[in-house]
Amino acid sequence: MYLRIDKLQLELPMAENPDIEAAKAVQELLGGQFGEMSTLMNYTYQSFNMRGKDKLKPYYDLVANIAAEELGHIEAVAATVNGLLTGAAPRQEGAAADSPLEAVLGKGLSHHFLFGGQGALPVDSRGIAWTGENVFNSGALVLDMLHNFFLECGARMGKLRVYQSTSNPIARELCGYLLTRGGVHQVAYAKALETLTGVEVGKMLNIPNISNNEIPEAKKYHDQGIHTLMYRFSPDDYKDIDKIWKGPHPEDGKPLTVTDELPKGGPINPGTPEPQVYAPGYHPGELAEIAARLMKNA
Ligand code: MN3
Repeated sequence: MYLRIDKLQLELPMAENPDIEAAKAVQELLGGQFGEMSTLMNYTYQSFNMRGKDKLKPYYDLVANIAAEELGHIEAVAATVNGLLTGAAPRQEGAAADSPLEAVLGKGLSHHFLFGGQGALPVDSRGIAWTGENVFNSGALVLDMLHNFFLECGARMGKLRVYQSTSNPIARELCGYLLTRGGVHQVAYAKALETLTGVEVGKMLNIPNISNNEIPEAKKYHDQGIHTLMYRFSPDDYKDIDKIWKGPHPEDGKPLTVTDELPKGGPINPGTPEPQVYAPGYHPGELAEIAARLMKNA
């Protein structure tokens, strides 16, 4: 089961200006083949289905625990897309005749406005829906760990390319955080493979061969040592991740540690209403009245 905390894993600045094209690019990190929905669902299914969990506990703990972190990553990517779409279309209260969406069509992802309510979608940057075919779970532990290592390498490429595709500060902030945390997961699966096979997989890193320290938005997290921390996303469980997550970081040699502290994180933006897409579809005064009535009856 899952416990949920109503915060983002990172402090995400408010988007100062809407940026439809950045929102479209960032969708790749959500519903792309190598996006956060894929990392989430690969590790989730692998943890559900792992056989011999009792004997393979450190590996089970690692995959299950990283899956929980990935749930927070899709949340962070969605928050970024939502921030970038806020104020993107001219705000008009119920004025369909004035075609307020005309200004945004042909830019960015039309589904953000025509299908969704200016919100994140489970699709890639082309608008193509994420699919369960992105989940690989052979049941063979070495093959699944090898796949996860590859998946994190592909994910890293995606983050670097989204970073290159936009100068938008909120999109870049997200990329910096995800590069740092994806880096942790990449090293974790390399370590898992090393313990299983003796092959020094960590020597393959970085792919591509540039350091996260060259990206200022990632470097600040590395300077805080966040690239060496495995957060344990459970009050009492998954304690055997430290059998794998230990020793020196392959890039800078700093010691890898498991922490019981959760990421400091930051608030979730409440989201400005977007009346031209009827989100949330009531006049703000009406909603305030309904909510006040609920509170009074409580
Ligand atoms: Mn991730």
